[in-house]
Amino acid sequence: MNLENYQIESHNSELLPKHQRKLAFIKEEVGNAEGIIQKLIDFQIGIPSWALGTGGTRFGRFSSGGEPRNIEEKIEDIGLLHKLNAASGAISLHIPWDTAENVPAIKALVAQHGLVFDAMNSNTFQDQAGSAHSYKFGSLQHVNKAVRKQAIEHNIEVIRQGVELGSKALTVWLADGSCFPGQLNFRKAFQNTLESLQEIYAALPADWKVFVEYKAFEPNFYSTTVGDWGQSLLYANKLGPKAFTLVDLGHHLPNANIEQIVSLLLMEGKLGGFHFNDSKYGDDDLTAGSMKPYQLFLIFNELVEGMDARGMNHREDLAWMIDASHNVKDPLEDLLQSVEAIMLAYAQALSVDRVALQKAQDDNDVARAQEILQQAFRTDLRPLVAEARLRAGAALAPLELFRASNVRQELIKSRGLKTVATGL
Ligand code: RM4
Ligand code: MN
Ligand code: MN
Repeated sequence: MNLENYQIESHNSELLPKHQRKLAFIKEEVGNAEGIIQKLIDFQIGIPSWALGTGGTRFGRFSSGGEPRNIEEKIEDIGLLHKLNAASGAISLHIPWDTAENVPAIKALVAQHGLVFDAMNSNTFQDQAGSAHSYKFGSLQHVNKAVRKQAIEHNIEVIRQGVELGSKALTVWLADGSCFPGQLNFRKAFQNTLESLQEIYAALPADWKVFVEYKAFEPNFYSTTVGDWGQSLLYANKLGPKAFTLVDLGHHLPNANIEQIVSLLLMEGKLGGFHFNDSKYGDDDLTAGSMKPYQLFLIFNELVEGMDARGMNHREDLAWMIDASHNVKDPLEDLLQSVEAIMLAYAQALSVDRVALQKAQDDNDVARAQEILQQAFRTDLRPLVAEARLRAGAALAPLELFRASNVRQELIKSRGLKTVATGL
C-alpha cells in the first residue's frame, strides 16, 4: 500500500500549530536543539525482514491479517514505515526466509522506497527442506565435520547473495550450545566454532564486516557456544579486524549492565551492531523502550559518548537494527513505536551536558552526575524527534496517520486475512 504525499501534508498541517508551540518551548530548554535535529534526520534504523508478520510463541500464533506474503511485500511494508517516519531506511534480510529470486527487480524496488540493505542474516538454527544434515546438535560447533561444512557453506552463500544485493555485512547468530551437562566438551565446541567462523571470515569481501551475535540461553538451556559478550569478543578478536560483536538487548542474563558492555566494546573498537528490543524476563523481543526506557537511554548515552570519543559516524559506523517479535500488536504499529523510542533515547543522549557530567565524575559528585543524566531523560524531547521527521518529509505523528489511513484494513483487502509471513 502506498501513502501519498498529500496525505502526509494534510496530516502535518493539522498538527502543525500545536507542534510548533511545543517545539518553541523545547528549543528554549535545550541548548543544541538544531544540532540534535540534524543528527536525528541523519539517523536510520534497519528493519528486519522477519518481523513484519505476527510472531507468536510455540503455543500459538494469532495473525492480524494482511501479512506480507513474500520479500516484495516485506519491502513495501518497510517502505511504508520509512515514508511515515523517515527513519526506517534499511532492510535486513534473513536467509533462506527471504532469498531474492529476481535480484535486479528487488534492488530496484528497494531503491524506489529509498531503502538500503543492512546486514544479511544466516540461519543454521533450523533445518531446511532438502538439506543433507540436521542442526539438532548444533551447526558451526558440530562434532561432525560434514555438518559444520554445510553450515559454513550456507553462510558463504548468504555472503554471495548479500554481495549481489549491495549489503556489506553478515550477522551470525548461532543457536549452538547444549541442553544438558556433559553433552558438550566446551573447549572443542568453541574451537570447532572458531575454525568454522574462520572459513566464513576468509570468504568475506574486503569491504565487508561479520557480526558475531551472542545470546545467553535458548534454544539451548544449559550452555550457549556464543553465550555472552566475552565469548563473542574472543571470537571477534581471533578472527581479525573485519569481525565485531553484535549486541542484542534481549540476549543477556537478567539485570546485566548492558551500557557498560557497550562502552567497553566501543573502547576496544569491537562493537559492530545492535539489535533493539525490550524485555522483562529474557529474549522477550518486546517493543524497544516499552519496559525499560531509562536503560535504553543509558545505553544510548554510552553509545554517543563512546562513538564521539573515537570520532565515529553515528549513522554509518554501527549497524542499527530492530529485532523484535509482535504477538499481540500490529507488527507495523509496533515497529513505528520501536523506532520512535529509539530516536527519543538517541535524542536524550545527545542532549546530555557532557562537560558538566565529566566534571561531576572528576569531582566524585555522584548526586550531580545523576541529576545531569535524569535531566536529559526527563526532558520531553519528542518535539525534536517530530521536527526531524517533519523536515525529512515524513509524518508528525506516524502512528496516528497509520491508523487514520486504514493501512491494515487496506493490506487485508489486498493480501487477504489469512496470510503468513516467513520469519519469527
Ligand atoms: C535470535 C537472534 C537473531 C535473529 C533470530 C531470528 O534470537 O536474535 O538475531 O536472527 O532470533
Ligand atoms: Mn538478534
Ligand atoms: Mn533474539
